[in-house]
Amino acid sequence: MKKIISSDINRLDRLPPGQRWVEKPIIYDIKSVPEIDLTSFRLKIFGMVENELIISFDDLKKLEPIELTADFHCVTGWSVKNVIWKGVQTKELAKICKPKESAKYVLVHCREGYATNFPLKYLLEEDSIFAWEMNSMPIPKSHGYPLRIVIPKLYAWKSAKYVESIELVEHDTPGFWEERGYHMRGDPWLEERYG
Ligand SMILES: Nc1nc2c(c(=O)[nH]1)N[C@H]1C(S)=C(S)[C@@H](COP(=O)(O)O)O[C@H]1N2
Ligand SMILES: [Mo]
Repeated sequence: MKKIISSDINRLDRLPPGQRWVEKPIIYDIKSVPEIDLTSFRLKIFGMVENELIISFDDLKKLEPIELTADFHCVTGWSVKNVIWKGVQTKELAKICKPKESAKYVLVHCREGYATNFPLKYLLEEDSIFAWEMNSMPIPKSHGYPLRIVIPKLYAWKSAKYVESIELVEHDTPGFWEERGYHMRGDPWLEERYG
């Protein structure tokens, strides 16, 4: 299995500005945790793509798996070291879908109604993945079962749990927190928390 270490782990200044280390991620949910049945689960990638993709959980697991080690930074100030995720690189799925020239941003849609957005560039990063395991276990229900997008280069609110579909769009479209004043990109090294 290919292993990826998020580049931020190798930085001398490993903790982004204004953050503090904690032991475990604190669970944040805007709504109650959805019940998701694996057999009927489908991940969909749509919008500004040449090939729309609808893929089952079994088929997703047939793609080349990746183990990712990354730090996890919440905008409220806590960070967790060395979270280990297993899944498939988002760029592998992007390759299948072929983003159109006009695709510039991503809007992630989740089962319970949560959404988040970021520039397309982050979908193509080496360390961005769709994860189904967290610390060598299927992702616990409260942490995003069955599938979560993990974008280590951005604050944790962009790592959406219970992900159901990814929409490639031309114009940057705010998600749940972005509509409430959080940053449209959210790079922790630049402290892009709000605005
Ligand atoms: N679907 C969904 N994903 C989400 C959230 C949410 O409310 N719903 N909260 C975000 C926020 S604000 C943070 S800090 C992280 C927390 O991850 P955890 O709940 O696994 O600790 O999940 C992010 N992903
Ligand atoms: Mo958060």
